[in-house]
Amino acid sequence: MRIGIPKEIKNNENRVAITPSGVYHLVNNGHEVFVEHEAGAGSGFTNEDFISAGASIVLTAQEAWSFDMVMKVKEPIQSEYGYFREGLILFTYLHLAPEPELTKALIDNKVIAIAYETVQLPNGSLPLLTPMSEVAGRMATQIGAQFLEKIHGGMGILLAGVPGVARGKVTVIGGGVAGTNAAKMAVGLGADVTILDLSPDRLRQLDDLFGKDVTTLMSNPLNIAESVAEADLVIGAVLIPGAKAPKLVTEEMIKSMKPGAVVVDIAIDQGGIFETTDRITTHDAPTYTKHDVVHYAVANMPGAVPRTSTIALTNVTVPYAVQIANKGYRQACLTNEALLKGINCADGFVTYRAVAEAHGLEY
Ligand code: PYR
Repeated sequence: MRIGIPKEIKNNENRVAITPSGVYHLVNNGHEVFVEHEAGAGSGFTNEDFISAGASIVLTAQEAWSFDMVMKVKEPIQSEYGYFREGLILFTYLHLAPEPELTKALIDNKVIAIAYETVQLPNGSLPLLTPMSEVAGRMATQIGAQFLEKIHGGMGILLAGVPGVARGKVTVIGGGVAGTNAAKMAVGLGADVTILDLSPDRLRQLDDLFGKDVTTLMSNPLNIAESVAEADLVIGAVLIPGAKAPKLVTEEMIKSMKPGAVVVDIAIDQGGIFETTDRITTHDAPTYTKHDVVHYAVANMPGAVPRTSTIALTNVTVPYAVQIANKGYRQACLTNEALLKGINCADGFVTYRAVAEAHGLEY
């Protein structure tokens, strides 16, 4: 198969969909890889690195999009819709539930759209999302700590406190991969950490993992309201695979927070869990303030640490790409249940239930 790797063009998106070692793996399996000029630069991979691994360099996005399969990191933006065509296999993050226009463009052009974020193993885990949830979760705490600084619009507290001064309070809503990683960093910083989750079993696991370093709370509207009101930093880390994120934190709850408190919405790429994260921000202008609370709503958080993120992402995506390339997407998906769940659009239809439901389409 011939595989194209376009340069990412979203704001400050410096990841790339493959590393030289990923190229080597695909080429060793008899495939050809075409990387757009300088696509790896932001992640520290040069054209020469890719050529040494067996790739060819193409000069334009148009060429990179012209091959049988295109591997990307982020969901295409409008200027890329023109490259869609019938039968193109697009393997990338898609986050279609909050994106009606992208969904329509994929269906109208009969693209085979396989979303990293809905590839799901029989145990329910999301192997192609997990590494980026780890990155975003870990970043969320350090970003929150930064925006709590006065010079960044926050109330001017240090999460760790100091002897004689109270620690900052961090509330993490959602105890999955992102939430657990956010909590790890918050515990590491010495903050006073509360995690909410809907699953009693997950709360037990978190209790075993963190012991007395965290307070675990059942996620319900009252507990959310109380722990949001008390928090200096709230991290939203709830995910329902493929679906729009539930708005668990209401505008009233945000109004109850202290002036200069910070919220970081990791779930913003699926629509966000705060009623007040009603817009996506970018790494260039990452925050806005509403009801005196600093809101961080960047949808591609891992794009800020591209070297780590590119390597972590491609560690998990490349083995699936090799299966698609070796067998063709139909056979690869028929023989791999996890990959089958990744197909969000094919032959002009939405083929993933939560996405179809988000757009009121028949499934
Ligand atoms: C990202 O890492 O940007 C995702 O969309 C998950």
